[in-house]
Amino acid sequence: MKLYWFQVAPNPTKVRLYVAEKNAGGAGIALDDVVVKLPKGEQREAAFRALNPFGQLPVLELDDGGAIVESLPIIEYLEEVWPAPPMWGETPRARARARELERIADARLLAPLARHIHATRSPIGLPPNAAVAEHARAAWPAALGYLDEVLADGRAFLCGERPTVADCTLAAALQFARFGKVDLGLAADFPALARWDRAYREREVARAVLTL
Ligand SMILES: N[C@@H](CCC(=O)N[C@@H](CS)C(=O)NCC(=O)O)C(=O)O
Repeated sequence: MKLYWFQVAPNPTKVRLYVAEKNAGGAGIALDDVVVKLPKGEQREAAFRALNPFGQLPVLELDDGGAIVESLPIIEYLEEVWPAPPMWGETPRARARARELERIADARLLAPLARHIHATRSPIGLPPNAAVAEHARAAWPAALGYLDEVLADGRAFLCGERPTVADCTLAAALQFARFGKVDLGLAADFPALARWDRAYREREVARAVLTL
């Protein structure tokens, strides 16, 4: 199988963190890396669009020639094929909570952050748009406050003592904020999140994937 990705792009980073976490737990998922240079527009070339007509990363190309697009279905597919260690939790309630936190990190933080960065200093050359940037910025304090409260009891990961996909999404979002030079105010306003961010990034798994 091949994973198509580009460094720091948050959706591929989410998948790469997930695979690194799984493999640190012994899953042994073997993926060949294919780097698609987004700033050069390689995602819009015909060969790549044959894999993903939407021209976006990540893509998982399967050994039978098929492809899965969208970060979450890629993760769900890998999780079904390699169920251990479980990256959504051990019980229905725990899995629901992990999925809830993952959606909050994605839809309420990563997505508006990406809209903001693409409207201010887009790495793929999209035109600046002050109104979009401002509107997007208004979305993330609520998500940061919520996640900060979750982490305020000092837990190591969003769902407790083991990482879940929610942590992968959150780490991918925070790295993209650093890339986009967006000050989320973690140190001043969201101390538990700042602590989680530091601790998560110090782990070997994260250091193998994150560069910022
Ligand atoms: N919902 C998609 C979003 C994919 C996406 O936005 N990918 C970005 C990188 S993080 C991309 O490829 N952007 C390049 C472009 O749109 O030209 C997912 O979760 O995979």
